[in-house]
Amino acid sequence: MVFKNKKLSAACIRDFPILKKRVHGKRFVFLDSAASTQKPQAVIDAMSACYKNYYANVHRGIYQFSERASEAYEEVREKVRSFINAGSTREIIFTRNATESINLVAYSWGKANIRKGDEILITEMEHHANLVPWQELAKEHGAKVRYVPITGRGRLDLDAFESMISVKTKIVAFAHVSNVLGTINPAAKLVQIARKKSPAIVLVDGAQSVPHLPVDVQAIGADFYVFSAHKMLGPSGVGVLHGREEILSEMRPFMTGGDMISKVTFEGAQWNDLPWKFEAGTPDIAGVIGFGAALDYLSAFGMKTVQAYEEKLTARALPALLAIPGVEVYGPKETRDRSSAIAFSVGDAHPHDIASIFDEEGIAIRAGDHCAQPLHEKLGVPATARASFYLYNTPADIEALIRGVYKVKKIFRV
Ligand code: C6P
Repeated sequence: MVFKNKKLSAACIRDFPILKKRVHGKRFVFLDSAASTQKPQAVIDAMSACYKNYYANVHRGIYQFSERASEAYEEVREKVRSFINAGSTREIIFTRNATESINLVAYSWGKANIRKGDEILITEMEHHANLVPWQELAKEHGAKVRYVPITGRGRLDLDAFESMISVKTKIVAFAHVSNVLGTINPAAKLVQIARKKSPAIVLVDGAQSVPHLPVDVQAIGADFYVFSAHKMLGPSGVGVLHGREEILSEMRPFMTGGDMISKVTFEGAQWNDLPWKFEAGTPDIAGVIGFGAALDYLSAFGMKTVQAYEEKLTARALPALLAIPGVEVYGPKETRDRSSAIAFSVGDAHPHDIASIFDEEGIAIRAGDHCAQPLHEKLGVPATARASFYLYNTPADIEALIRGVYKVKKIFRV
């Protein structure tokens, strides 16, 4: 039984200082990791050690600390490459977050390649980060955004996906895992279909997948794959764009300035090599180094173990929620191909009231549209409550979730 995994349960107790806090006099139960995760001591220590012992700007100084900071920063690029099995560190670009990574592709590749009449195919389950940049690009260039529907069971309609792709499709972009429904989409299969039927580039939004399951970008075969460090134990302010080298080489920089050039004259500039061509200005140096510690932490368990552990938690929470009269769960009702983000409602109780009642019990959940308003429109509700788990959650946290729901039911007489 994975709950007996000593390493994992010890980690829960030992490694995350914030989880020892009390809220309103109660044990702090954190069930909002899909929004952003808590940080282990190792990440806090790595960032603090950087600032205390060797902080300096990277790629610039010819002195010891700058060289050491540059080395530490570039070592993390290799850790990211290995974590997602990319072919080369030239394909790993550090950005601020997944949102910026998607905007980079929309601005750089999109503006150069999208023409009137082209189609951009995304899905109804997208986060605004993988929706608004494409709407803006389409508006500016006279292209059209089309949305692959979801089924009544909260899965992507694969037949519709296939039938909506044509030679007109120039960009296909989809979430590997939905932040609301928890649905895990068959990324490699979708890429294959897109390749067979269109000349489109394919971007996968991995914000909710890389933190929770093993991801092999070469096996998936997309052109771009994006994610954020803060959703996988790392600090906020660091994101990743993985891109295929052939495409990145052809693309113009998204932002220009220091560090992304090889030569500048009064007449113009030449671009730096990959990946630095896309990293203008001073990056979040200590943040990237902290992210490296987060990758080490996750790698020590292995992503298969992390995924299996979360599946156990979901397998407890999902049927327990579904069994409560008056509770509606959005997204797949079975744990197969499903992540641990569970959006739900309790009768007519407003999700903000649900979250406030949970907060009184020391439990943090998210309430609102989770930056997916069109998806909520499709679901027929303006907002939902959402619980999401990570490797530091325990069966006791699931029990707290269920107790919280019963308290809401009692107050609202559901
Ligand atoms: N979802 C949530 O509570 P950033 O903010 O750039 O790190 O991540 C954006 C993003 C992109 N795609 C998906 C599928 C996401 O879930 C998110 C972030 C958080 O669901 C914050 S809105």
